Amino acid sequence: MGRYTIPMLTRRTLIASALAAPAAAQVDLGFADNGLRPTTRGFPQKGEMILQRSTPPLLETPLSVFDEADFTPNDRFYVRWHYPFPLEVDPARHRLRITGHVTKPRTLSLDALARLPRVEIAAVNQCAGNGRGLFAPRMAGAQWGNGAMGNALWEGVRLKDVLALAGIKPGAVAVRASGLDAPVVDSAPDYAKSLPIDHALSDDVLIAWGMNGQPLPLLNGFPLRLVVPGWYSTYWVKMLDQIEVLDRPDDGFWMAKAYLQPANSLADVDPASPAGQRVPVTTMRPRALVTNIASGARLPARPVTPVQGVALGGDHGVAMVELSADGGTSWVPAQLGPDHGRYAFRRFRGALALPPGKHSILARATNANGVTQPLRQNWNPSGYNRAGVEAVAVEIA
Ligand SMILES: Nc1nc2c(c(=O)[nH]1)N[C@H]1C(S)=C(S)[C@@H](COP(=O)(O)O)O[C@H]1N2
Ligand SMILES: [Mo]
Repeated sequence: MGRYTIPMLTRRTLIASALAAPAAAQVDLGFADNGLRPTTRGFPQKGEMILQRSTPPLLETPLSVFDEADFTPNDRFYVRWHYPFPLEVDPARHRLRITGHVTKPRTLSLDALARLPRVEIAAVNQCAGNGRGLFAPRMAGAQWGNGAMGNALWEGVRLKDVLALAGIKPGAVAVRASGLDAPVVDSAPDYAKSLPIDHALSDDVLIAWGMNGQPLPLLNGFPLRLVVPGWYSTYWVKMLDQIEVLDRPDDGFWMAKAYLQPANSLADVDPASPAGQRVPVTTMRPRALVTNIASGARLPARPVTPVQGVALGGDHGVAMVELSADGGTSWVPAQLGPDHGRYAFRRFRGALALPPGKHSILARATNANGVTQPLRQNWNPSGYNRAGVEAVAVEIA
């Protein structure tokens, strides 16, 4: 696995300087999307990113990046950490431990993992809080626009093949994963997330080392991360070093107290009423986002205005994307781009006849399971699962 070895000194130097720099030094007053959100080029292996927070980093992808290619380049892929993480990782010494309700606990090197059958899968990684900053009424938490997501080709091995090496005992109910990052205070709970056993054993869940043909960038979880296609990225544990098979449900903080949504599939409640019963966030919803026009743009009058963007189907493929300029009374189908599989971005392209004046462009995705985006935006107190149609305001001059 020599090609996953990285120049340690360079990496350490870059990261140390990037993370030690005061936040202000990393802000170079670029702009992104429709607002004056500060951007930064100060993070290792990353190009220009919207800076939400420096330590631990929250970096957002500008929407215009999605306009350029089906796969999000690694150096523009968003970043989200809850806790500090090692600034360098030696892949030769990294070990993945499989413990808990198994017959043979295992400690695996990257080389041992690489001997299992290799799998590639294209999938969208999206933060459960993507778009949180756009909700009204607002809520606390990272004020993401819609760039806390990206599409990549992930390469690795199946979690189920790794679990088979350790031998799951009868009665297993969940598989818990955690990584090398750790809370600053000992009393805070380590970041750990669990999948129900049936999902952990499904074919599409990977332990990945590759992202778009390259090793994972450090900030995206080098040297190993979980990939859980169709599920929100809270489960895609980075810098993975520990897998524990549980014989009882995970009652740890990050499963029982955090990342909970109202117990309906749209995660939708009235802001004025109590949230009611809550369940862990799991699967993503279909979404379409216009990427060639920033909301608030002024455009020259043309016979037809081209509209293009990216769609995801959630846990099923994208079946259809439609456009409207009359508030959703009438819709015209957009043309879909290449299909990279059910979990990947599907780009779309269409056109609307927009006379001079102000307009609101709507793009709506429907997935292969027949789920369509609602026109009204769903809402919940944590700002998860944003799934309604997004409106793009334009003025035709
Ligand atoms: N070890 C570890 N893995 C983690 C997290 C974390 O804080 N620590 N955050 C999760 C969350 S909430 C998100 S949104 C994704 C972000 O993935 P990315 O930084 O590669 O874009 O990582 C997930 N995996
Ligand atoms: Mo997240």
